[in-house]
Amino acid sequence: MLLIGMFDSPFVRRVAVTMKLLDLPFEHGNWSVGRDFDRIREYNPLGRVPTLVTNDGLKLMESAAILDYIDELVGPERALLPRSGAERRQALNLMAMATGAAEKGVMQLYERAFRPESKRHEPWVERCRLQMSASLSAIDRYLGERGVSQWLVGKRMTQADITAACAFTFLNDALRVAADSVMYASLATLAARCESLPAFQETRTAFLAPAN
Ligand SMILES: N[C@@H](CCC(=O)N[C@@H](CS)C(=O)NCC(=O)O)C(=O)O
Repeated sequence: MLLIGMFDSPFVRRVAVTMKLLDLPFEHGNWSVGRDFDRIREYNPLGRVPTLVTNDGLKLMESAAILDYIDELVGPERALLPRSGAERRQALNLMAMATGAAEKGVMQLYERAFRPESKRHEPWVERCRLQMSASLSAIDRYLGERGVSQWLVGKRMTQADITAACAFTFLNDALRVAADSVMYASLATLAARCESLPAFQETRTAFLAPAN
């Protein structure tokens, strides 16, 4: 399989981490959404990453749809999203907050990368910042109440943990969201636990500010 997109994207990275955890080999198209835009568009009309080309030649886009495919591929026993019920709903909710926070972080970065200084709109950036930090706080509070040594859902690591850790590491690298060490302490503990695992270490990369 070919996974397109750089690992400094939390959306690409959560797919890469998942494939490594599940022992699914893949080739890495380490292409930039700025410099390699045209090349990426040959695989995805949106020019977005991650895009996964499966062994059957299927081109899959959107990290959630790719993860859905991967879970189906490995079967219900190994799938990383809880199958049904309250745990599945909780995991999906936490993942929506984590990916939402990451998207709001990406928007702040793109405001700088793709817009000339005279066209930037600070109230919009401030709104993104508020949405991002409110989502991170909600995940952090939830884990703090649950117990910081726990996984987010159930008794084993799930896609909720992978997604939350990838989003948090990205936002920290790109925007220093936890510069104040008391902020997001529970989430930081979870991310550190995840980041110590080989699948995370093998996909850890320096954040590169997006450029045209
Ligand atoms: N909802 C998408 C978000 C993906 C996303 O925002 N990817 C960024 C890189 S972090 C991208 O491709 N940006 C280029 C663009 O949107 O023009 C997913 O989960 O796959």
